[in-house]
Formats: sequence, structure tokens, C-alpha cells
Amino acid sequence: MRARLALAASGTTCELREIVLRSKPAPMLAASPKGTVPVLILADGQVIEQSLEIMLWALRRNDPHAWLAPTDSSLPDMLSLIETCEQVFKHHLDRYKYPQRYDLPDGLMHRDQAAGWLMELERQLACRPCLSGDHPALADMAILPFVRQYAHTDLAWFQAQPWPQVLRWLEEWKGSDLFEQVMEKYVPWEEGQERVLFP
Ligand SMILES: N[C@@H](CCC(=O)N[C@@H](CS)C(=O)NCC(=O)O)C(=O)O
Repeated sequence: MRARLALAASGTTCELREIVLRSKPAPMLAASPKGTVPVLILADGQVIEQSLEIMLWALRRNDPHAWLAPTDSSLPDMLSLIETCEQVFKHHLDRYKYPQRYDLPDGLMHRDQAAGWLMELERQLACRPCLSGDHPALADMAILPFVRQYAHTDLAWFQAQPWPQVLRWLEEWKGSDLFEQVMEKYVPWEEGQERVLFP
């Protein structure tokens, strides 16, 4: 989802192949044996296998909304916030959402540990509309998909927490044209299928 956000924002059209994770097609595994999505294959055959790397590649080509140039932060600071999200928040999110996969009776302890970091975002969002300044930028777009997953694990609980700015920030994004564009559903790719372009 975050890769699609950056591809769409940068106006980078690519051929999209929707993958069903329990049945990964052979050409995908040939290009990227680690078997996770997203995978971006460039025209020269180079493969980019991490969503954040895809975002940076697309935005370095074209960044009309200044996602790499926020008003109140810098790229290194955004990357540092994103790293905390990936290393800490995502760790707790996975265990909150899928406790059975981790042999846990429930995910509540991880829900509450992740909430501590969201309260830090709440403080940042109290001073400015977006995480890094006046307009959405890389940090917002790389973090929001995870916050959305967290919110939707128990939406009623999430909406009852004392983080009005986080709620506003998430709702504004969910109401945006860009969100609608990346949420469009595609049929899974099959050999011989007609090319699907995104965006
Ligand atoms: N750090 C990677 C993580 C990618 C990742 O874990 N993707 C999941 C889907 S969101 C996946 O492909 N899992 C493989 C599977 O479930 O078989 C990135 O952001 O690109």
C-alpha cells in the first residue's frame, strides 16, 4: 500500500500484478526469492524489494507534492521516525493483530505497548497538521498504513482513546482521493493476462 501511494503521488506508471500471498507466482519468486510484496522490477531489470525503497526511488524521480521536503523536518528525521515504526510499532502491531501466530492468549499487552508510540505521534500532531509539517510527507505515508491496520483491529476501542489528533490525521487520509486510488481492488495476476497499469 505504501509503495502504491508513492507510485501514484509521483505519477510513476507501472504494470501492476496483484499477488495472492498463499499462491505466489513463479515469475515473482524468480525476480525476488524472499517472497514478500511489494516487488518493483525496473525497465533495466533491477529489482527493488522493500516498500520504503520503492517509495524513495519513485519520489526521487518525481516529487510534485514535496513528500521528501517537509516544512518542519528533514529526510533523515523522517527516516528515523519510519524506522521506529517498522522496528517497534510494527512488532507490537503484528502481535496485537495475530496473537495466535505468536502463541499469545491475546494481543492486549502489545496493543498497549504500541499505544505508547501513538501517544508520541499525538503530541507531534498537536503542533502541526501532519507528522513533518504543514503537508503530508514521506513519514505520514509510510506510517499511516500501519496505523490504519492497528485502528481496524478493534475500531471501537481505537476511537475511544485520548488521541484526537491521531484520529483526525487517519480520517483525513482515509478521506483523500489518493487513499481511494490505492485501495482499488485488482484481480490476481495470471500468466497471459492483459496488462494492468497503475496508477
Ligand atoms: N519490509 C518489507 C515487508 C514486506 C512484507 O512483509 N510484506 C508482506 C505482506 S504485507 C508479505 O509479502 N508477506 C509474505 C507472506 O505472507 O507470504 C517491505 O515493507 O517491503
